[in-house]
Amino acid sequence: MWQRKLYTLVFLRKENQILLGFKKRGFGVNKWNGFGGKVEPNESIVEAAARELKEECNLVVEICDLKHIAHMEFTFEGEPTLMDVRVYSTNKFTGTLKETEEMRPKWFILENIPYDQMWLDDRLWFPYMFKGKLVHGRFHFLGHDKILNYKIEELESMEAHYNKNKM
Ligand code: 6OG
Repeated sequence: MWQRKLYTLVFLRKENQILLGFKKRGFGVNKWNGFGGKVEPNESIVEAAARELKEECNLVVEICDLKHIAHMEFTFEGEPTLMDVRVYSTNKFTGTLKETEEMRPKWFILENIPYDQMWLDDRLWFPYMFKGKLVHGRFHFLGHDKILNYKIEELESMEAHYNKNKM
């Protein structure tokens, strides 16, 4: 059995742009990604999503504005952990964008997303996000630069997906 660990991932949007951060340290260092991290025991998942966004780029979102758009499960060959990543998005936010010790944020036009400097799964499921589809993805990696197998399914609703899987 996998040791499941909960993570958040937030993508802010404005017009035809998406906010990504260049990870300066830790897991996924030197890659562009959304903002997120581990869910702490004392908070809900969506609270963690808002907290991590603020910590990593100084922008503030209301929890009710975060739309849950994807459920990603990442495993790595030979490792016991399953990263259970809950993905959120919104175009409503306040505050001043700031670089932090963890992330260097930058807005990207959707046509110019730097997939070559991102996790390999992103180029496979981002197109669903941009079409407004809800998805569940599973990706099994060998190291950090090879996907051994994966599956992406479109969902009718996130809630029905979690109920069906008794999560
Ligand atoms: P910290 O270790 O910084 O949380 N994450 C991934 N994101 C994408 N797009 N692809 C992956 O493929 C990922 N694996 C992990 C979840 C790690 C952050 O990185 C995300 C968290 O937001 C393997 O606390």
